[in-house]
Parts: sequence; C-alpha cells; structure tokens
Amino acid sequence: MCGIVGIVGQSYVNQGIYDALTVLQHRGQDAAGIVTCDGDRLFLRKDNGMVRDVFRNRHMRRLVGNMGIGHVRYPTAGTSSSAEAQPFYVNSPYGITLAHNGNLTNSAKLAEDIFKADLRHINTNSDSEVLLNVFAHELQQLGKLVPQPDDIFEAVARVHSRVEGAYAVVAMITGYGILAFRDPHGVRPVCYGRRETEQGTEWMVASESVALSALGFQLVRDLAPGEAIYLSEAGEVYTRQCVAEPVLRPCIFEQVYLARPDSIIDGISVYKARLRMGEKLAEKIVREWKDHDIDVIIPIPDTSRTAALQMANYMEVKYREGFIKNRYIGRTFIMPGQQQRRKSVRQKLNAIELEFQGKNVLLVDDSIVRGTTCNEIIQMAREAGARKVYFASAAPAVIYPNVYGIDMPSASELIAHGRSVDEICEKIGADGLIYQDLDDLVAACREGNPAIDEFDCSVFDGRYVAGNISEDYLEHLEQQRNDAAKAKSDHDRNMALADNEVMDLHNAS
Ligand code: PIN
Repeated sequence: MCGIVGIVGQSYVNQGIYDALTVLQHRGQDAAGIVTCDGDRLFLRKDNGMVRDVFRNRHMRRLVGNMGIGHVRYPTAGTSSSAEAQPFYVNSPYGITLAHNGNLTNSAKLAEDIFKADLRHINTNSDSEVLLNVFAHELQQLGKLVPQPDDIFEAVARVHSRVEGAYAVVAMITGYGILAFRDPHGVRPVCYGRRETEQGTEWMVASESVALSALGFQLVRDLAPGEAIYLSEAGEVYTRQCVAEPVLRPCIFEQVYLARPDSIIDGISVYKARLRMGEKLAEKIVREWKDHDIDVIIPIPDTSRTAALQMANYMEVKYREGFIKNRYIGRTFIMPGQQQRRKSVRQKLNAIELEFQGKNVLLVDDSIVRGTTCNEIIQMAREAGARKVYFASAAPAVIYPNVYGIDMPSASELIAHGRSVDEICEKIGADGLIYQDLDDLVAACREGNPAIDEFDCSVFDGRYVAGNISEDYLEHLEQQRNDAAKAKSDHDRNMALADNEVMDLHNAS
C-alpha cells in the first residue's frame, strides 16, 4: 500500500506536498519522494525513510516550482531498495515522472514487452517503473511535439488496455501538467479537490480525502474507475473516462484498516463504516453468544477503537482503554520476522492492569492477519489478571493473499488459511473468537454508498475482481512473500542503503 499526491498551485507546492505526505504517512512508512517542476526543470528528492527524515531543509529549498507530485511507500516484496523509492522518471517523451499505489499483476510480462517490443530499459524491480514506461511509450507513439489533453487521455486508454491489476496513478509531464488515473475497477482510491487562494484556484489529487481537507482543499469527488484527470500547469482541468466498461469494485480493506477514519472514500465515510462494522459485529455476538459473560470491551489501538466503541454501546457493556500504545518506538535491529514481531508487540502496547483484573474481557481488533500479535496481546491480557479473554475481529477471516497492492503475507502465513474458527481460537489462545460475517462487512460499507454493487473482498473470499490471477501467479507471490524472502530483501535493502550514501544519481540531496 502506498500514498500518492499531486498539486498544481499558484506558488511553490513543496510544503503542500510535504504536508500531504505526512497526512498520508499511514499508507507507507518505508520510503518517500517528491518531484517538483519549475518551467522545464525537474527537482527530485526521494529516499528510504519516513517523510520527516527524507526531507531536510536543504532538500525543501531546492524543490522549487508550482506543480509537483509525491509518494509514500509501504514495503512490498521486491521493493525495499531506495532505488525503488518513487516517483520514477523517464526523459522521453517530454520528461515524465510517475508514482503509483497498487500492484500490476502482469508486471513481469509487461517488463519483457517493454524491453523487447518498446525498446525501453527498466532499471529496477518496481512495477511503477514498468507502468511509467508503458505510459511513456504510448504517449510517444502519438508523436506530438506538444501533448494535448486528448493525447494524454488516449495514452491512458492504451495503458488500461495493456496493464492488469489495481493502480491509482499520479504523473507529471514536465512543463505541461499533472495527470492522475484509476484502474478500470477503481480498486485503489484516488480523489481530487480544489482550493481558492488570492492568486487563483489550486488543484490537488490524493489517495485519500484527508490529505485534501488537512490542507484546506475542498473534495470535489473521487475519480471514477478507469477515469483520468489532467490538470494543466495553467490550472485548466480536464477529465475523461478512458475505458469502455468501467465497474467500481473498491478495496474493502481500505474501510477496514488501511484508510484514515477521517477520510471519505468513494462516498463512504470510513469512520461511519467502522461504527457500522462494530454494530453488526455486536449484533452477531448477541445472536450467537446468547448468555455471554463479557464484563468489558477493550479495543486494541488504534484502528479498532471506532468499532469497539459502537459494540460496547450496542451491547450495553463497559468500554475501556485497557492498552496504551507507545508512540515512540525505536528500531529492532537484526531479528528474524517472527521474533521481531513478538518483541515489537510488547514494546508497542502496555496493559493497564486494573482494567483487566478479575474481568472477562472482549478484545477487539480490526482484523486478524497472521495472528501473531493477537496471540501476544491475549497473553498480555491474562498476565494483567483477566479471568477470560474473548477476541473479536471487525473483519472476516483473512484467508487469501492480496494481489492488489496491500502487503499481506503469503497464504501459508495467514492464520485463517486452512483453519476453522475453533482452530484459530485455540491457536491464538482465546476463550472465544468471533469474526465479522462478510455480508455484514459489505453491508456496513455499502450503507455509506448504496450505488456500489460490489467491493474487492479478495482477501476474504479469494475472488480477484480485476481477473487473470492464475495459480502460478499466486505461487510466485507465496515465494516472494514468505519470511525468508523478506529477510533477504532486508539484507539487500541494507546494502542499498549503504550504497546510497555514496551513489545518489537522481536525488536533489
Ligand atoms: C493496527 C491495525 N491492525 C491491527 C492491523 C495483526 C493484524 N493487524 C492488522 C491488527 S493499528 S496479526 O491500529 O493501525 O495500529 O493478525 O497479523 O497479528
């Protein structure tokens, strides 16, 4: 998962993009980048790290220009070297920079085509670089000295016909404008908005509306699936549907956990959707655990708070903050995946014993993925004196890997893969476990926008809405994502970080 932003302003946009990236930081903490355009010159700064660490004063001073794009990256397998921080750049045609959120499921085939048929060179393992080169190639094929909006939209239409998967893209054409587009199923989110200033109107595109509202921009709307928006440097706005049969199938996991609660995605208030998830789950508990003996509902911070609060209201059970999160956590050096995760839970959360002593507690989390943290947290609740520890997940069981840009583990690492609810309950060491039903999750989200027929629920039901997901592809993913592969990429990343200190070709550092 990643965050994207683009601004066409009336004055320098460096601070605005930086601020927007900090607001989108929850979408990716692994790397960050900004590129700005001043006349016919580009200025790029990108590196591994959090936004506040990547951009220092000296970088910000050099990121001049009234338009620019930015990106925050979440680590996915094969994308941890700083050379794969975004935005990416190609010099022909016009000089194009691009950043994206999502995952191209035919990236390997496209990379081959780009090399053999389009005669372009790809220098990283990043599918964003692939996407950029496909777009650049298609725009170049139109052979215009000055690109018009029609040309840009035609190139986007051709990208859609070649590319498979989920992608929300922001790109900048040097000296001309900013472009954003969304895949034909609208799996990943992207919206746009405007802000009036004394000098005139400013435009912004972003992954989530919270980036707009935090900067004083008014949300105009989400991009439709398959739609593109082009904001010229002069501030003209063009939008165009670039696929013949768009269907909106937004990722439901954005509503469950990925997005900030103060965002509105495809017309759905994430906060309200989470309240409704709580209510539906509470209904299920009351239905299925008729004579429950729960004394207190305790959320596992932060995401689950909204749902847990509503559950407590509905069930007329006390709501208490029993775990306090440490906001300042140091790094864990050289520890393999599983061991590191265990240690980091204890560093992150601490129990307030008096909320647990002698009580039957219901712990609520937004989802259970690997199940390692809930195992640890249940033990912590028992050590804090809880009599019984029940566990509730505001999302259904996560059974299938994600192929649309969320960094989920491989199927074999998902605790619910191939296990019944009772088996999972035993494995995490709870006295009872309850999951949200998928129909209820969908209903909780749809209530915010009944015009959405379906969501991408692939991690819960294994149906990949954008199609063409073969067993081979899933097998390849399994190998890429297991802990051993991660350990290797961590090693590669450390080497790349060391390299980066002496070899930094593009960066405005
Ligand atoms: C964490 C949100 N949420 C907590 C992410 C843990 C699954 N995990 C998904 C639960 S926060 S595990 O609120 O953003 O801090 O099942 O993989 O152990």
